[in-house]
Amino acid sequence: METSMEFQLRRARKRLIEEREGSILVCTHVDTDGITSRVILEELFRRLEIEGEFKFLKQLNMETLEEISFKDYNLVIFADLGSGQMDLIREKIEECNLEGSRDHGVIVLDHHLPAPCKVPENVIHVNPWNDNLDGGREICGAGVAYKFAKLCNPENTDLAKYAILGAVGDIQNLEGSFRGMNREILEDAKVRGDVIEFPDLQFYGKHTRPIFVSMRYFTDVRTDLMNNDSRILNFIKMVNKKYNLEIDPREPICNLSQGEKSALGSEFLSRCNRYVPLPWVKYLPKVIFGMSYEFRGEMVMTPLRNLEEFSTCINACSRYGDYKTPLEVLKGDRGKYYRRMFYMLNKHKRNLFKALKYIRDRVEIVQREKFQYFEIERGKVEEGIVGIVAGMSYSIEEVDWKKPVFALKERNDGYKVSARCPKLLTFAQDINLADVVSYASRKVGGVGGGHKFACGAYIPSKEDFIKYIENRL
Ligand SMILES: [Mn+2]
Repeated sequence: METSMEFQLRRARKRLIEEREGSILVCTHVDTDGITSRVILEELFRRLEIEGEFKFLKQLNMETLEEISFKDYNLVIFADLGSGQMDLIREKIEECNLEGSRDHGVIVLDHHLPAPCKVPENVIHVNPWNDNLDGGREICGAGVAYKFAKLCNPENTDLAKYAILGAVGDIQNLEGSFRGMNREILEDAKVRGDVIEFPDLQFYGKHTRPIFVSMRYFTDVRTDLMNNDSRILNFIKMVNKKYNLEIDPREPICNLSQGEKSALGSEFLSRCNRYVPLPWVKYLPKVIFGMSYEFRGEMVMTPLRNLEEFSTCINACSRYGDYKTPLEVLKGDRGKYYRRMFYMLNKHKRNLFKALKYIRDRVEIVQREKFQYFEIERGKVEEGIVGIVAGMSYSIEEVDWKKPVFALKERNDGYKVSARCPKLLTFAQDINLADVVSYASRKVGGVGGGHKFACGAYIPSKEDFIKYIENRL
């Protein structure tokens, strides 16, 4: 039987072709998944010789929806956003009197949990959750956009690589590898020769950092090796001796052989064993071993080869409001924008370093039974990187690595909140931070949501918010 997604995708294709001469607006989100969604749709439009106007939306809410003049477009497409705001879209359509209009349509290509509401007749809603598929793991926004592009022309499989990058950006491979529709998309990218997949260690910076630096910042398990270079060097020496290897700690992980990787990994696994509560032990392999995804066309030992690192490069621009640079690099620029991306990457790293030092030296970590939080003063950490900093705060001694962490950043009209959860905790206790945060923020008149292990919110005040978090966790 045909799935809802297949059916809606076919409706979407029909609608797009009908409106090809009309005015079309495409709105996408601004994270890696949003930007890759945009690249896919821009390329699809170019190939179909359809003109479209493209727009980035940091957030979809009543205000930003108000800025879109639906009356002026025959078709408005939302990608990597829209499902969670279906109630607002519906309101807007009714307000503009466009309900059931034949000349004004909306297509939503998304993977976020849909808001519970009736979808208006002239809205085509493509979302994996409508088939009871987990949109957090099975397919990302760029994946849905890719499915659409592939339906329009089966030869569009060269766009699959962008969907895989989007999925890595949304950490859909949290458990080590892809599954569901992501696997099918990955197959397309592999057949094209664009993406390679192979077993690897789950340390960050496999092409750009010496091994000992990658190990220094590993925070998924707190061992005596974290932030301790001399212990790491001794550890590698021990592995070399025991397995008769010559691993050079100054080499990046990408230069290790599979044998060296598995020796290092299994010794690291037994080291981690000592530090983990017994019921969590069985999840350890999943945080140490996992698949690596790489762009075969990018040079090794550069930040664009490994998709996780590529996504960092995108964040290094987009989190500071620069969406054009990653967009152009993704579309193939290797000149001006490429250079700017590296400049931004270095600045981003310095910012993160500075922010982390600030949290370590100047901020109090408030411990509660089931979570912890800290507050960032005005002017201290850029809003766009608060979430990244919250995740990195697990490298600070005072932060309990067995509990979720909430970072609150003061702003003019309240607070921006970012929440992160240790990987092992998500595996062992099936914590759903997105649910907790969206509940608590709604209770205090704010908005929030995201993924199970990483999400954010905007709230007018913090005291009650923290109370609601406490009750719901
Ligand atoms: Mn997404």
